[in-house]
Amino acid sequence: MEKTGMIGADEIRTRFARAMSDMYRQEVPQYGALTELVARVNARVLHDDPALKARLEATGSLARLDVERHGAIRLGTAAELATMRRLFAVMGMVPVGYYDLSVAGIPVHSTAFRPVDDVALGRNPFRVFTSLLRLDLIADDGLRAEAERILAARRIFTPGVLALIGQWEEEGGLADVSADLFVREALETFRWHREATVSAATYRRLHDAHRLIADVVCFKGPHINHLTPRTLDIDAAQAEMPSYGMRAKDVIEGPPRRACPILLRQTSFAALEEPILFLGEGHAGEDGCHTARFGEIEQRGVALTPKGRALYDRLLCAARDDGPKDVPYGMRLERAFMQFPDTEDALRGQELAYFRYDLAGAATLPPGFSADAPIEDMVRAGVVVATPITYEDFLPVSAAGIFRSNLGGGGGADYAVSADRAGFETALGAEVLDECALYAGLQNRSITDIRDALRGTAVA
Ligand code: OOG
Ligand code: NI
Repeated sequence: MEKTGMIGADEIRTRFARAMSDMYRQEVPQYGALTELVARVNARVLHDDPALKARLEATGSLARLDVERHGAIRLGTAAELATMRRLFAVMGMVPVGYYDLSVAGIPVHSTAFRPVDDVALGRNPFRVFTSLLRLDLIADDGLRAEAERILAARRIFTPGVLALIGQWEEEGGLADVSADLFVREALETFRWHREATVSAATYRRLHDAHRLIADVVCFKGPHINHLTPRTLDIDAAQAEMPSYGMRAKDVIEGPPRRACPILLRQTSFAALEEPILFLGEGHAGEDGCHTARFGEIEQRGVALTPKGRALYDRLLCAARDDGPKDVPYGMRLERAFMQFPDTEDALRGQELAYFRYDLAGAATLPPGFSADAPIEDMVRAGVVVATPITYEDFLPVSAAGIFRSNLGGGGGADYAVSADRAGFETALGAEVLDECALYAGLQNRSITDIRDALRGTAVA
């Protein structure tokens, strides 16, 4: 419950997401073009597929489509990550999942801050993929110490936002004016700064260790590096990108096109070369350029159970690593995924994906049915409808592909390290939530609600 006179977390998140979108549109005009393209494609899909439209409407997913975005940032220190967790908490966003990107040669590990309950997700599922640089992966001791020193000196949060986070923690909410102020102050952290905090020589040394290290260490703050709208047809959107002057990456990350979309498919356009100004060392600053920000679109499908996910990982691996390399990747992917069931009945029957169950009509059962009957029987009898639960998270292999494509090719180093979830959680100051437990919770609650309603014990 929201306290009287306080603005709820969902509303603050919506205001923030809007402000972020406006800022990014000004910073990167191509983002504006991308949202127009996606809006056109989505309108067309909804027009051509009334059944899909009706289903999205019935489950409240249509309303969120136009506001749905995810962004990404990269942080430099444990303290920055811990404060970022507190900042996102004000907007009802909590860390979900742990992603180790070092296996893909990217020296970061990450989580996704997002809302978790279905009402909040329905209002605005704004998410931020948040990475923490792993300085332990810089081999050169001197360079690592220098990076640490530079990062320790920066302040990425305004005093204003820190005060408002403190106030929210103490009072359990923010009044209207304070909420607007919070949004304005919080936005400052994500802004792009043309002025680097280091000299050209330092930038180059860090850049040579890994381009990503330069991106994190050499700037005043963690500029938002993309803001991704959700499309209902990523193949159509990808095909239209060139006519909007965007060069899409060659392959769409994630699973292939399916009758029943699963998980997440993503594509991006190349990062922009942006002019920056290095710090002068006893002389005027030197001009340079940096590639950091890019565009991305995504299509979301059903969340998979651990069993479904294991099958997905195995087939993706097969498509990437096996088979004749003269066969195009898209075709290898299609072939590999022929083994993945592609009807909702099969996805449910084999427990590969999560579904939400709702009564089709009044809470009455055909003769011979009890409220405890298997939910699948109720679906077959038409008493209950099953709707796929949308995957709200990210995919590490896809994320690595997105990172790499906007690092201008190459970029992948060979790190002889492993995941460090405990280290990440210590830096974060909290544990990350398990996404599968969240989806299973949604599914199980919907079943419990049906049984309660059928027993006439539903609480209003
Ligand atoms: C994040 C890349 C990952 C996604 O959608 O998988 C990502 C980054 O480049 O900082 O955003
Ligand atoms: Ni992304």
